[in-house]
Amino acid sequence: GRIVHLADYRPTDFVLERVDLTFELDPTETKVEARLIFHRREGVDANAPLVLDGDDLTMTSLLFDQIELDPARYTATPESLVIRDLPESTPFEITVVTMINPEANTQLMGLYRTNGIYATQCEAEGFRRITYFPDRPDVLAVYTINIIADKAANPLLLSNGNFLGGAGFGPDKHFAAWFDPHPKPSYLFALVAGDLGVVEDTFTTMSGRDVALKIYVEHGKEPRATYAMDALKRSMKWDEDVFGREYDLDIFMIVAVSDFNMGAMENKGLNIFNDKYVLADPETATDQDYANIEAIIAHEYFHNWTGNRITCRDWFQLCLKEGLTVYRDHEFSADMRSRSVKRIAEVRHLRSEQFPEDAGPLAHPVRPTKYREINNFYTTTVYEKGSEVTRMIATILGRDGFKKGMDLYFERHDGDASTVEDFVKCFEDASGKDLTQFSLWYHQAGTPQITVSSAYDAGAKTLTLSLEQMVPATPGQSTKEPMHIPLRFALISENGSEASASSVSGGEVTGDVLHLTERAQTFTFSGIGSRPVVSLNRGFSAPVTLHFSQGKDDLIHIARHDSDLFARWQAITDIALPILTSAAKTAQAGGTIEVAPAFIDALLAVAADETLEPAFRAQALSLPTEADIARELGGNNDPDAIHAGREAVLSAIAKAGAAVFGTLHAAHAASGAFSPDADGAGKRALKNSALSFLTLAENTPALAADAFAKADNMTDLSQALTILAHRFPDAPETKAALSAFESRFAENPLVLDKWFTIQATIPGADALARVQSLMKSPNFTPSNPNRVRSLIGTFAFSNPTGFNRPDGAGYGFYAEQILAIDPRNPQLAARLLTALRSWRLLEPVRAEHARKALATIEAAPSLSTDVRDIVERVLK
Ligand code: BAL
Ligand code: ZN
Repeated sequence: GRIVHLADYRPTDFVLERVDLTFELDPTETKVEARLIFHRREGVDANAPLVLDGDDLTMTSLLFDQIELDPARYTATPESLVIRDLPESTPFEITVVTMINPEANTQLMGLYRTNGIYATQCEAEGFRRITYFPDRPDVLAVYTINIIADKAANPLLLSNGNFLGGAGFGPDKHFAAWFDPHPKPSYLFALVAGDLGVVEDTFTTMSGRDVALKIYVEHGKEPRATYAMDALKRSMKWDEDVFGREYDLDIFMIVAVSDFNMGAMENKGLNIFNDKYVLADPETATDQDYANIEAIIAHEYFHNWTGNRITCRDWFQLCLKEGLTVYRDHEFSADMRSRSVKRIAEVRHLRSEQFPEDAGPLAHPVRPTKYREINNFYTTTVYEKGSEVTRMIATILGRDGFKKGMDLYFERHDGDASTVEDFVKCFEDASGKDLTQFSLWYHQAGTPQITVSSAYDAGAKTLTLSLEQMVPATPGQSTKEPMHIPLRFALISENGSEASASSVSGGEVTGDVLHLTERAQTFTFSGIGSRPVVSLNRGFSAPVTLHFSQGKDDLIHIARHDSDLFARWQAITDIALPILTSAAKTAQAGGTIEVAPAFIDALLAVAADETLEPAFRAQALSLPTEADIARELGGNNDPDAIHAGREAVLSAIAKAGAAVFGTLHAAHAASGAFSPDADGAGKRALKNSALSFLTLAENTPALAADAFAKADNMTDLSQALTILAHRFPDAPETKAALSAFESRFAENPLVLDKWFTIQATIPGADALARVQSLMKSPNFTPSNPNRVRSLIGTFAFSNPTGFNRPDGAGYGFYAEQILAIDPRNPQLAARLLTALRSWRLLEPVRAEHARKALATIEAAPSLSTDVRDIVERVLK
């Protein structure tokens, strides 16, 4: 594939007026007739041909204004249809027939089959695998869809918009017609046909319209869709209350399918979901599953306004809909759950996924300027950093200013295919603020590093805070401009209250936000009566890394007294990280690891503090991960040493805290009726954390085996199984539990995914053989992306010691798997390959093994554009 540049953007030569599609569905020979009406855009050269995109298409007929087109006037290849000698100004109609094979479509892009269901995925460029089309997001049209299919096998025929009607069609077939009155780009097209069960409800919108809500799932799974329905209704209400956004069709449908590359897709009026993010009940779903379902149902629903009503002009603007919609789903979850705990989880995720991306060979701006394969830009940078950028706009403008800007955006751009510049302009116009410097957040890649020092002058009663920002070089961007970084802060006095300055000089401070805008800047706060402790970047107001040489006492003060729970958690992390990195170094050098008792005491005090919510205490106890430690070490990394160091620290905490953990475990062990809400989830998280530490302290599988036997919900059951498998992989208790789990859930693929994941993440060099043997299990279905991710993906992404075996065997195996998956499903293969993006941070022996494995992939005779793009960038 060639490289696409933002700078080359220009509108299409022809304007698409309307689209009528007729599908005659057949598992292997589906006929698609597309009637497209175009006119030449004003000012476009009269000789310009019409160029339509295709991907792997076979055309069987082409009419021009209902008459067969002279072959001299067109060129059709699988990749494009070019038509010449077109009218200068009058509209004309093209009728194209293509034949496609849904059964053979293993890429899961375009129209495909999954468990006997026809389903589509068109974002980003899947529609061109259905018919020839101007397949780009700035081509908006009104669609009418006719679907004809065998009636017995496909009682359900669904597409976007409102149902027009249906009828019998010959002896065995029937048809249905759908009309979507909202102009939309092709990537939002969807079609589903098959035989599914349904959960139904209604929602009355703020203006009193009734909307039919339907969630379609496999027959028998209906009871597991009720939580998703509840989340949907709460999302619809929340978007009205918080953003003033009302739903705009008579019906909103969600279909859950088991083979899906992404989490879900926001097709207009007909969302298609990976069933992992729809199906839940206490017996089969963990608290994390419930939280994910709530967030993703909300995310796809929120796209109706941020993505569908206002879409993207081109794929470089992907963050316009994704970053914004992630921000909206984060805010929704924060309102539904504990805001601080939600924020902690978001930041943990950002640091473990986005920061490494931003620091490695795949780093790119939130708004990139070039791509070779757009599928590879559905990244954590576009999504999660994009969300953080939106959050910073809200921080800079304040709640009211942000709302005014959003209102203006909805009013000004409804029906548009917009750009990031359009979006930012709305906030500038609504607030009068100049966001030129701020916009660098969209354009400069890399996580800003901020070095901070503070000094208190008792005589002058001043506190000076000196900050210096540095944005690291990233691929294609060697030098960076200083950014506008909004840092929430508090000056916490000795008694825990917040001091306020009589005046500030050196830069702009608005309320509790300090605006760092220069490369180096010193703020002086006057009228500070006693030395305060500085709590900086509260709530993680900016996605940066702080290097603040704060003393341990100051950090403990924040951990104890900050009124911002996020800051308290951050302080605990800031104390823990150097302990963990030094433990890793000690382990690497073969020394004895000792852990400062003050740290353990502080941590145990938080764990035992009944005034704090259990979910927060569980977060505090969940120390930085091995990946976090690796990132902090920043090079020459030995995953075995990192693991050994962290284990030693965990052991020390477990031994010192056995009494505390015993109490916590006992207090929360008696579970009442299960409720998936945040409160119940928090209690379970704390209980299971206590169980994990207790098991470590006692070094016997008994407690976890008992918890496994008694568990009455999937969170407790899978946690107990994880503890057994990870701590005692060879114990008879573990073997019995794994086998009981497997047979109990043999009919439930989503739960079997957990069974694979738990085993794929057992630490140590044996992991590879375990994964290879699990691949031979009859339950390992390589055509199912969830299954592949649950075994092969988690092995690479979440088993640092197993994957990074010093002999390189993990990488070699992985390269083979990538090459095997690529011909079938390039998008999945490319995504899995990103697990190797940080290979240069490994110690030299492993790094060389990893490089060789990557080189093997690069040298393979035929690679998809998806994998080629990633492997070349990762090796560069
Ligand atoms: N648009 C792709 C799936 C999502 O972000 O909602
Ligand atoms: Zn999205």
